[in-house]
Amino acid sequence: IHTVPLIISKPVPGIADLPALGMDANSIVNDFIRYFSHTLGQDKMCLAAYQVYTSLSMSLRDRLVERWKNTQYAYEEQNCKRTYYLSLEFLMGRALGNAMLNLDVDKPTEEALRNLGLMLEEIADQEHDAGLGNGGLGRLAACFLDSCATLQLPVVGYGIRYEYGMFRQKIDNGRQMEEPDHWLRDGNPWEIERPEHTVRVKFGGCTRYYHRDGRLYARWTDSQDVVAVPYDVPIPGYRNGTVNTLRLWSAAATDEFDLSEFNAGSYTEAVAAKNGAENITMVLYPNDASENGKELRLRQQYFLASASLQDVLRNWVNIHGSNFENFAEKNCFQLNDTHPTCAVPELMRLLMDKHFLDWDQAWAITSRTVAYTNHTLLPEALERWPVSMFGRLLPRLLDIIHEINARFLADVAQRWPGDTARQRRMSIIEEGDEAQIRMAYLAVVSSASVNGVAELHSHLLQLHLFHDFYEMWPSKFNNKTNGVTPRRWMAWSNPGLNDLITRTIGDGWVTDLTRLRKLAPHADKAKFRAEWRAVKQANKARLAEMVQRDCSIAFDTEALFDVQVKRIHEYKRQLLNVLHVIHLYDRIKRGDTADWTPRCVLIGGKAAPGYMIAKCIIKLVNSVAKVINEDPAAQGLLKLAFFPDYRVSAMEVICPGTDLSEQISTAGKEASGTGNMKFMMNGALTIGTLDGANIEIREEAGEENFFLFGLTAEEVDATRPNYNPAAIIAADEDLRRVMQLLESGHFNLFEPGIFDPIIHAVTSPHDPWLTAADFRGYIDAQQQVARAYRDQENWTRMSILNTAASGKFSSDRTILDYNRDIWHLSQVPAWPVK
Ligand code: T68
Repeated sequence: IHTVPLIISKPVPGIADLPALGMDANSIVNDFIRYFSHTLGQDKMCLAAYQVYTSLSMSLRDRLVERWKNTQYAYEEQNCKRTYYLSLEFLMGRALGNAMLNLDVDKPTEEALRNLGLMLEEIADQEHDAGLGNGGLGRLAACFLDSCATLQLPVVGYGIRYEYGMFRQKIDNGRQMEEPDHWLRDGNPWEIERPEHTVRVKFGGCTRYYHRDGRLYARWTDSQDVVAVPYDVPIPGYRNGTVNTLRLWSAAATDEFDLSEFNAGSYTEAVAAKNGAENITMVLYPNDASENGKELRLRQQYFLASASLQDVLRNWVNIHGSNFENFAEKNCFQLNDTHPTCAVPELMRLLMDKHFLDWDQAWAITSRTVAYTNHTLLPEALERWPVSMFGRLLPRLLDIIHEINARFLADVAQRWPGDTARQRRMSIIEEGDEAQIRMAYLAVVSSASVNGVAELHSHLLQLHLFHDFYEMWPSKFNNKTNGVTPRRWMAWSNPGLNDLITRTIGDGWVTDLTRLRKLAPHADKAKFRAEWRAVKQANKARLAEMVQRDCSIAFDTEALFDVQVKRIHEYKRQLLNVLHVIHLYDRIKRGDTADWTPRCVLIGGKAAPGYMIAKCIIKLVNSVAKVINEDPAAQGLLKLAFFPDYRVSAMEVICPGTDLSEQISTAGKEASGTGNMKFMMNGALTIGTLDGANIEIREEAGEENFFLFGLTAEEVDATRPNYNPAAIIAADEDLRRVMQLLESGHFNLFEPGIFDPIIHAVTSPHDPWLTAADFRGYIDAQQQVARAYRDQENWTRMSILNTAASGKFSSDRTILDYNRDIWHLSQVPAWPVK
């Protein structure tokens, strides 16, 4: 193995004990100036904005590093149990503001910078989002890390350092264009490369068996290896001295040459052939809801699993030698969906082939340490790998999966003798023309815990997808309703609300969000409502500015800001939203505008590059927007904008400025949703279906503070078999007129036929998303919204009550639930920085 050799073998007095860096604005800004001028060699004539950002970040990172080391010392000294959160995605967004907030230096530093003539907001705006995720699943992982550090839990995130994150979305003639997101191009001050912790990952080759001391062992040989180089990112807790670690792996070639090629004189070819290794971590797959079956994706998954497990086992062996007796008491691996499920056979392999445990010992450890979180019921998103491809790439792992399956099916046969249909249904290997590995079943069979991400979702998992497994092991199954971090999503992104809330109920809410309840009585005070409204108005002005800049559309801040931002997917029904907008436009055109509530509708989100209907929906939004925004009749009444390149940093501006949150998925399809929670915290009211966490949001807010519509999950299933959208359209004049407008080509006069796929989708009796079925309920609920908004005093009341009731949706609560039921970690305070 090629790692950087340790040069220093004994502690060097004085090196570890430098005096702590000052946390006052002066010392932070002094270091910032030194980095700018001495480290980056900038001068006053050349104020390269990115270098200003980098210098400030380095100054703050230094302060994190001290706390980081002390946190790790505390964990080591306590010999505490740890959880490893394995995820192919961590959608971190920006780090600078979060570090300043959590270190409690944001306000004074902002002021000191202003005295230098620098605006913190502008500096912070230089940072590229770390877009290492698709959407909810990746952002959830990021919120969880923040909560774990804030709760002082020893949790390490393991992920992939993609060179290219989520693509940048450009809009060209109303259509989505993808551009590569080379986010590391200008350097990333938030990572520290750790070449000394490099590990080696195998691909290809075959399994060889050998005997030793009368026992049979296996070895994976003749593989083509790559190395995994870790980059560590600090995860600061909220004002508590703790800094946890996110370790991201980057793939590189080994330093070995293919000697035969070398001897043949093809030195350059031999070196160039090594290029392939880096491909593994080159790019994030941008599909959020469909598996793609690509070999490179499987390589990524195994690369993450193997590198992370080797890292954990090496640390274990360094301390405990080859004694694995307590391993399961001290370690837990949480799988973020099935994507890192290769960790199951890989842990078995490492324990058996490298550390010489027998099957039963290895299985006892694996099945007690692994836990699995499911994020979707959509069949098209369930991962399956062809056995043939898997065997070619990871031959030793395939052996192990077959053995896990054989033993598992023997248990099933034992429990349900003769029920071969059940065995076939439950088998980890799906037989057929091409045998496939069902990764979700592998995860369920091998895990101590299986959870969904909202009550309804967890319930549906037990009822449908994992029903057989639930019958076999009911106690494995549990729910962990998602949450989001109030640090980023309230305290940082909504400083106005932060101030108002803190002035009213103190600052304890930031780490105990249930305290927001204390806002409820203030909803009845006119003065408080006026202050609340003023904050919202300022946030709307900021959002309107961003919409003007990025969409060239003027939003009037007096209008109702109606927002739907999330990945574009048919089940999320952005289309239903557009149908409503077309309906409003139709009303304007026929003069039905008495008691009108002016409305600005914002829709944003990325479509998977190969998802044609989703891309067509984006084009439709832009086409409808063009017609409406250019029609003088709609002036002052209705605006529509598509927000390009929706991402974490954009949401930080969007959600504080939103009045109405659109959560309108077909019931039973959205596992949880997390945007819904961010909006609620920031005082938006929700219009939504009984889906995912919407149900719990409505429970907490009270039904009178939530705009409900649509079929329930049960009704959806019951409606499908004899669904007849043609009859629904014929019977509903508003919907008929909307469809007529669409079919007439009114929004695509110069591009005939381009929306035919959409028209077909809505009118098809096979439309799985039942858009027409929920149209009437949605329009009526929107009508209630419009009416409610005209009563500003009452709207404000409802807004306050929503924020007040949002405490449950802090990811702190979610993490405490994970810890209570699955991880069982102790809180370990960091050593104080001296
Ligand atoms: C989301 N899933 C759920 N998947 O859709 C959402 N998928 O309801 C839930 O709130 C959220 O997870 C958090 O639990 C995703 O975001 C993906 O992004 C994804 C990525 C790759 C492959 C499949």
